[in-house]
Amino acid sequence: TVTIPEQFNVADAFLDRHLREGRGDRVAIHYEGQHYTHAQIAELANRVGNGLLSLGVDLEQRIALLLLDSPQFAAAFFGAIKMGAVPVPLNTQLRPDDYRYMLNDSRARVLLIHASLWQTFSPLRPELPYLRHVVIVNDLEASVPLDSTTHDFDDWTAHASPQLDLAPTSKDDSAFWLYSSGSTGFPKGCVHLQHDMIYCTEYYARSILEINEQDIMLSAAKLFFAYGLGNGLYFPFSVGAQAIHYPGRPLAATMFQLIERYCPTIFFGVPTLYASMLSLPDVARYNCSSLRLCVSAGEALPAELQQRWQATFNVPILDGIGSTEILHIFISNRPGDIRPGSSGKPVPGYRALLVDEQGHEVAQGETGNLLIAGDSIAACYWNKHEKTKATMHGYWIQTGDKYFQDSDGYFWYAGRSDDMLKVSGQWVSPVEIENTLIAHPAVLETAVVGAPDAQGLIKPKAFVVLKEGLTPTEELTEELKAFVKERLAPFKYPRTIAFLPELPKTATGKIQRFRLRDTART
Ligand code: 3SK
Repeated sequence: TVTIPEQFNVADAFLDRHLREGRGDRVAIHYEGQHYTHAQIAELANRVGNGLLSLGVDLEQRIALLLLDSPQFAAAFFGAIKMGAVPVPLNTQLRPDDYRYMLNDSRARVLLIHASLWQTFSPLRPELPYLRHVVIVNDLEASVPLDSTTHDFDDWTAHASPQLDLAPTSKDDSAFWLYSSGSTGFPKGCVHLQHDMIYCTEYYARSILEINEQDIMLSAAKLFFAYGLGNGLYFPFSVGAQAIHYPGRPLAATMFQLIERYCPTIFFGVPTLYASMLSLPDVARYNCSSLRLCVSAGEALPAELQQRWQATFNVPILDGIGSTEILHIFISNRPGDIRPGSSGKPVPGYRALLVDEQGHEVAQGETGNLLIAGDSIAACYWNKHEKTKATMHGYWIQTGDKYFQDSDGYFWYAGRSDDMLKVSGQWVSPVEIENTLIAHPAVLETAVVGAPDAQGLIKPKAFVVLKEGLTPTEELTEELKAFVKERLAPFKYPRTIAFLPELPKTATGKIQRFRLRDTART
């Protein structure tokens, strides 16, 4: 079991402990050809914490991070926690409307933003009544005009003290939030507490992955995702190990270059990425011999991909399932105990229950709704009491996933209880795509479902009924895709569009998505 003292600030476990225990000079982060030690990150975090204090930030106030993976992300995240504020990493691939919502919902006082995202953000500033200060990271061309509320990260930290006391938080204080998407409505801020990262580290990273200070971890999933935050930040920082931070897009060829250059011992990917890495020409020529383990999450890993990767590189992929609400992986395959195609078995520290619609446990082999208990579950959704009550029931949380358990105890994914899709590891709401498509002048009605691509991975497919007199063409298909791409985050656009004379509906006029899903799968 994990015992955490009542007064506890998790920055101590990830930063100061390494200095006390003699690991300060060990490399913490490799970044763009340079490396940063644990002592350097701890010092930069202290400077960020003091910088926030100088801006008047108080305990529990939110600090939004719109940052690329980098040492500055690490220092901002831990520095904010250390001074008692609550960092809220935001997905850097979203649209201005999303940022307006999240910055106002969280009432963030300060935003740390990478200079490359400034153009997207700056028109919103008059609409953000709670935001007091913005700190620009990596503004190499000094292109952002600075004033008394707009600061340059390097100057701001250079003028701040490198010494900072831990804020006297308790183990159950808020530590950070992550936004999770829903099938309808706005994203939900998952309030994570000071003890949550310790729980995931002890039960998943140490117990399943057996991480240790010799490890070098490379995560294709970015740090603003719950998955990436563990893989690329608090797992390596929990044991004084090394992380490789890459600020660009995690493309297949780039991942192999990073593996060959930095020789990671653990690689964390998602099924779509493993599929595109395996489809590179002459893939076996890449040297992956440094890897002792690979991990996959985000969506179910098809057995064929797991087997092909193992045969090509002689390293296993451990597939697992996690969630932003539970923070990291709670059901997983294990080294030496992999059932390809399954999500594995519950991680120690978590209990899993499959129940029917009435909440009764289903018989072994039957599909049920997956409930999980474990102490890394978010305390609540911020400001969303009804959604919190509907999802979190005492010790248990409704994951929204359907699973069945085979006679050997392995869990097999069987779809979602709502209509949400996981596309390349990111949540996509069909309703959001439908609401966008319907705004196109040619579209009368539309419904979006998940459809497997050639690799068996789910992508959004739109069924469209055109307005009278219009006929489907190749150009119109491309125009509709582009229409969605321009309005939503790029990963959300429908990869295929099928035109129908009408949508299948019930007698009461409800769209029969299951029929469309069946059509999409054939
Ligand atoms: O998407 C997942 O499977 C996942 C895995 C680990 C942590 C968080 C998430 C959402």
